[in-house]
Amino acid sequence: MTNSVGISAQLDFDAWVKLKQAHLEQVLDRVLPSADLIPTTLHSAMRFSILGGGKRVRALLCYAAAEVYIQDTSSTDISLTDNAACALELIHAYSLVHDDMPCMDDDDLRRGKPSCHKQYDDATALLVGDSLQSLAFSAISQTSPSQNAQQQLQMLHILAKAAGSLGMAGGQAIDLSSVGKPLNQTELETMHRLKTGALIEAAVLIGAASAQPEASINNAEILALTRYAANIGLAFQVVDDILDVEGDSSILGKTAGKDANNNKPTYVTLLGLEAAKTYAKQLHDEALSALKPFSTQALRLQQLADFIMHRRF
Ligand code: GRG
Repeated sequence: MTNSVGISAQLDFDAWVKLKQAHLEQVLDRVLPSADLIPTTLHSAMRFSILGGGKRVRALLCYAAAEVYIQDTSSTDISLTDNAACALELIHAYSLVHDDMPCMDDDDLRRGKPSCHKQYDDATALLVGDSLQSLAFSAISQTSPSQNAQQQLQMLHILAKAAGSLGMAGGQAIDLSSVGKPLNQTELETMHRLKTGALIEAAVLIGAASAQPEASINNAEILALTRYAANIGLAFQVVDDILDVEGDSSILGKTAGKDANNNKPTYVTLLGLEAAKTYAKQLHDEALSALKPFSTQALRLQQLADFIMHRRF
């Protein structure tokens, strides 16, 4: 285990992101079953779907929120935060694998590679999603002498709520049933707060929970982190809609223009391109304003808000 949170306080943002992404890759590699283990096709498809790709935004948010409470981890065990970051990316990868299937968004390209059902087959993709989801909860609940069962239980609850029918899966259900329907801004927002926002919000709250038992984080801080996460989660989606129009498939690593071609309601179709950009900026400003109570402890969360706002992929 590296003491990466302690070292990271001295790094510029790009170096911090690279350090965390590389560290997470090692954690994921260790948590995932080896491709030699039976059933080998399922295990190699799981590894294909999660290793070596993605921005790891949810894991980065988790590490950044933990850093609000752990300033120097050179002497601190951050394995709870590692497990949480890993679990978030496992859930996210499962959602992408299922989302790409013909019964959902039907996409052939993901993270610059064939999507899982294209590389393998539909049944394997279904089982990959199922297995990545189970592995996420296993990662958080695994025991070790230094871990705190109360914190782990709290983290499991946050993740389970965010992934299920009152969170991400529910948002996906609303999305699937809204193709071709004229949604107003409130309806569109409800869908995205669940589909994309719930896991992003969970990333921030789990990160904080992994660093401190709930009882020692005051209510005002939880509310501030929730406000930050809700705004950044929605900004992430508005930017995603803008990139769907302005982005390049080769940089995005997925099919640009997909939403418009599928007649899906987006912030750009609803508000127009310029108003969607103004809205993303408002959400970004609101997210930064929510961090005021934390001053410099929330530097990485501030930088991640900027990263989400200005990303090109
Ligand atoms: C199948 C239960 C179930 C849910 C699927 C999140 C989701 C729900 C579907 C993804 C559809 C989509 C493209 C949504 C737009 C926002 C989004 C989540 C983009 C992908 O996330 P990134 O940009 O991807 O963080 P990387 O590859 O960087 O991890």
